[in-house]
Amino acid sequence: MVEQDIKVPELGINGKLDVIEVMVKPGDQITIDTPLITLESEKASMEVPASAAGIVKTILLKIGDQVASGDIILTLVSEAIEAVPSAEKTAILPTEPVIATTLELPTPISPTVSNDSTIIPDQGWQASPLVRRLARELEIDLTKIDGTGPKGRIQKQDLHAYIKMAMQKPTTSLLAPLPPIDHAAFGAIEIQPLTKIRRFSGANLHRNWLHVPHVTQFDEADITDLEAFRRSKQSETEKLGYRLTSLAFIMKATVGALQRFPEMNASLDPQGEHLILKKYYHIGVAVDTPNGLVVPVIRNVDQKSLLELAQELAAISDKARTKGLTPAEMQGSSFSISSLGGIGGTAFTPIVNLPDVAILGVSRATLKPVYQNGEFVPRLMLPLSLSYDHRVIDGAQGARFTTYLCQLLADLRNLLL
Ligand code: CAO
Repeated sequence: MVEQDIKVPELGINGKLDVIEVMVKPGDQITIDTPLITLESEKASMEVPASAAGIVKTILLKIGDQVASGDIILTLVSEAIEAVPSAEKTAILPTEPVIATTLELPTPISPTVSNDSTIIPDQGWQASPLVRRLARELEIDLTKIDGTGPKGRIQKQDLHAYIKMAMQKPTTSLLAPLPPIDHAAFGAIEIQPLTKIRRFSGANLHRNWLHVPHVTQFDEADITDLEAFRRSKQSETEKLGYRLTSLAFIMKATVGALQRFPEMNASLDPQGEHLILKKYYHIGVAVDTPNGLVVPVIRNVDQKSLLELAQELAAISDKARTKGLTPAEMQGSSFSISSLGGIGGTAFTPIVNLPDVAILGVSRATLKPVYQNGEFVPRLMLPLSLSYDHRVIDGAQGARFTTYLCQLLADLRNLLL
């Protein structure tokens, strides 16, 4: 048995290259031409094949190392040295530049990964560095692709065909498809195109509805005193050119409740294993516009006064209805509120605005007889509907949250405690 070092061959370039892939491990039986490592420069990547056959004893470099010609890749134990003249056996030099590509697949395809997330090489497949690099970036498991190149080598067109197929594949659904219906057969009809906003928000709402197991908790807050205070201040703010609406109070009280129940001010990570608790209070507010529903985000609600919130709410809802919002103005919420109080209704079930875990629905406040100290008294009651993600929030937490929120709305001095 002979032990020999397998080195990085003459690459014909100055400087060092990054090791981006190690395709063998100690104990592997390799033959001449087995790909050992992939090296990458800023513009290209190249594969270094074995120049001898044998069993890999030790690997002397790792992903992230920088290497030059002559550096040792591994030691090999062979029965007899089958060295190939270096002029004949150099690395496969870059023929294709590496293209930075991003592509969103409809359903992520799990790569075969080891603990350090490198793709486990499978002796059954072979592909060029470019193809492997693209596959790594797109998290595609190359073992699932049949190569059409020589000896089954996976070529760029094979990868493209696989991606195309994945994108065209219908999402697995247990829902029976709706049969086509000729509505005109039953009477006159008119076909109206959906606005861009409605199509976009419709797709998001559908996704959120399917992803989140919703529960909605209903409650009623006594806002008689809050409303009396609001009306007493209204003429002052109207002189300044804006209305002090009850929504500003509801936002402030909601933040008080979120501070008491931090798991409501959170997001579930995509794997469903961690809760991301947010230390900021950015509230998304659903705004009804002629083109459809949009949800601008009012940031740092905890740090703003009621008057500042009322002003900002008026400005952003006006912008949403007249000029339109930028994507940045609709991102980053930690909780959302949808108020139909100005329109009517007694309760509804809002859809959680992912990635939030809960949304508060507000309906129209009405005077109701409430039994207090032995008699019925008229009180202004505000209906609340809290929808939450049951993967994160238990029913008891949901009920505690709305109960505390009602306490805060009944007497905002509770916020100071
Ligand atoms: N109970 C009783 N009256 C209410 C109320 C409530 N809960 N909420 C608002 N009102 C009153 C206001 O006081 C105002 O009356 P005045 O002019 O006499 O003060 C009137 O209704 C109109 O209020 P508004 O709706 O214009 O203002 P707002 O600050 O309460 O709400 C906004 C702002 C942007 C949230 C609202 O205009 C809006 O677009 N709501 C629709 C949101 C939506 O479509 N949600 C559904 C999403 S599906 O999940």
